[in-house]
Amino acid sequence: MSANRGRWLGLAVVMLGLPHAAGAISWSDGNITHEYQLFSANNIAWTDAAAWIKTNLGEDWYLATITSAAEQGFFTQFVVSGQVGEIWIGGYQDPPDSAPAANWHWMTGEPWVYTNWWTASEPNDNYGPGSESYLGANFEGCCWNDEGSLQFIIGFAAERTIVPEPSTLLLLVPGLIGLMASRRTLPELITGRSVKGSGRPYVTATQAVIRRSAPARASARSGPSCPRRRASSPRPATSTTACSPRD
Ligand SMILES: [Ca+2]
Ligand SMILES: [Ca+2]
Repeated sequence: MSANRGRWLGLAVVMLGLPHAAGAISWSDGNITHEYQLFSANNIAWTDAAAWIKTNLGEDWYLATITSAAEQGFFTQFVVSGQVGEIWIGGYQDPPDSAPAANWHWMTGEPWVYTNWWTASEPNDNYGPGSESYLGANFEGCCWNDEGSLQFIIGFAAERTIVPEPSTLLLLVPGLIGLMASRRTLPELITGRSVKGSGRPYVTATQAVIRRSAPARASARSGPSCPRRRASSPRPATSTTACSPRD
């Protein structure tokens, strides 16, 4: 693709509003700061979302990985709160035709040690063996679903981690070595904790700009209403029609 064609294609994507940035928020796990950005992009494919992140945000960003209950809690409460529909995160199956619960991986290579499947039926390869090999979050407003359809996808979540450099590296700086040695103390390790201290999750001011206008994907569903969606969650009027777990 030529540079000009690439620029025009990029402009067209922006004009179409896909993907739409939602603003970054940060969470500290006590040692590492995690930054998240939520993007609105209806019906985008998992692979396209993953590629878009690398191209437009940089190599240090990736589809979000949720590797602990604490991270899931922050993600649910602050990253996707109020969104109605599924949001791609960075899990995938390799090989893709594995049994529904087998061979899941994070695109970062982080260990697959925590899961948050919607316990009623997921993962299930709903459309047949090997049909759902990518990970959708915010399913039924809470949980994970192995997904293969783009019908209810409303966007994706990007993440990067910022690992603090141990301040002991300062010891390598000529001139400080003698100073540190003379005081017989080491500089305090930079922990990367929240600016509000204690390593507790915090939200930056940019959280306020998270889109709250997710389309009423749930309106396309049929069957009984979703029991887990909070009554206080904003939703378009059309989303008051019933929805049901379906994949
Ligand atoms: Ca993560
Ligand atoms: Ca499924």
